[in-house]
Amino acid sequence: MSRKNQTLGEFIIENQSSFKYSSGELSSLLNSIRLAAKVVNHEVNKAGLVDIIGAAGDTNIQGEDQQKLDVYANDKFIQTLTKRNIVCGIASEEEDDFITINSQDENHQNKYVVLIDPLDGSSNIDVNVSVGTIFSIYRRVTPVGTPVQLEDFLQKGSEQVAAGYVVYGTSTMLVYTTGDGVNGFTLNPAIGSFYLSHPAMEFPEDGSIYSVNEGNYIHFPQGIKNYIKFCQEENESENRPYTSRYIGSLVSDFHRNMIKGGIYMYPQSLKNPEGKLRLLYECNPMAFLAEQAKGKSSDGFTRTLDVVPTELHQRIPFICGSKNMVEKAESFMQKEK
Ligand code: AHM
Ligand code: MG
Repeated sequence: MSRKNQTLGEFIIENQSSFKYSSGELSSLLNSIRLAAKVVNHEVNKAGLVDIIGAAGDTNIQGEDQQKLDVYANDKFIQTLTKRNIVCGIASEEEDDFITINSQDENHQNKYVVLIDPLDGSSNIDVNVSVGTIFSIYRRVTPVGTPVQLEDFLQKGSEQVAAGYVVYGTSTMLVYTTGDGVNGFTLNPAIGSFYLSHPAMEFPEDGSIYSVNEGNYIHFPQGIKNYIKFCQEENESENRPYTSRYIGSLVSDFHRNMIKGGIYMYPQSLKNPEGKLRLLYECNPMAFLAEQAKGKSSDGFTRTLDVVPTELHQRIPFICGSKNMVEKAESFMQKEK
């Protein structure tokens, strides 16, 4: 039975029996993410004091400038995940291709793949605004004993066994699901442990916050433009106009909307015809969390978790948040089809 102030380590062990596969390996994998999160948190908190802010001088496969902290977080998560004999492959926003991990007597016995955005929202690092880590975990589908394959990563989001995020905000929180609800843990920096602070998190069914980069308005599809106008219309009984809040850090915008009730949108646009966010390590984990927290996620037409991936760094339009708000936005999109 979970209780407030329980440590994350205790919670993982206590809830192991509710995992789809309860061999202890997933617990150990979650524990390694917990550990890496603490190490990255320590470094994020020093931004400004040590030489860790600014560009690293490279671009990733998506043509984006890598920040020093992007690279640091990527290295730490990969190192930590590689050490235990559980993960057979890792895909990261910062790596061109997936990484094959061969351990347990060089015999490819590990069962899990991890997809990760080690430091999301990194344009916010230099200005002391919240950033996050997003992770997604699957069982491999190719036979154990053989090297991991691309198809192990290109699974539908509905096949995820666990997903979560770390938000490095006013406090640092780790929020995750194993398909049995969503729980949030806050790091006590003095002790170095995460404690259960937000048990059984749920999106309010309705909300009054919309989060979208309105600077791109002119390039949005008509359905999204109409929905934004709807959010801004006066209607006292429906609590409109809604409030606009956009941090530009998916994890932080999602986290706020889950607590207060709201909708996050990154639609396709003339500039980004497929949207900007990546299906496998940004949208799917958030969609799994959203559904587990009684929210909803789609591209306006198709449930995010039903999209069949074709590429590691694939982008999709993303609408996610309180159920009634997402359904309303979908109805505007579908009217303009
Ligand atoms: P990143 O992975 O390069 O940091 O990009 C993802 C981020 C999201 O966290 C955020 O919601 C979005 O990009 C903001 O994009 P924009 O600045 O175009 O509004
Ligand atoms: Mg990202």
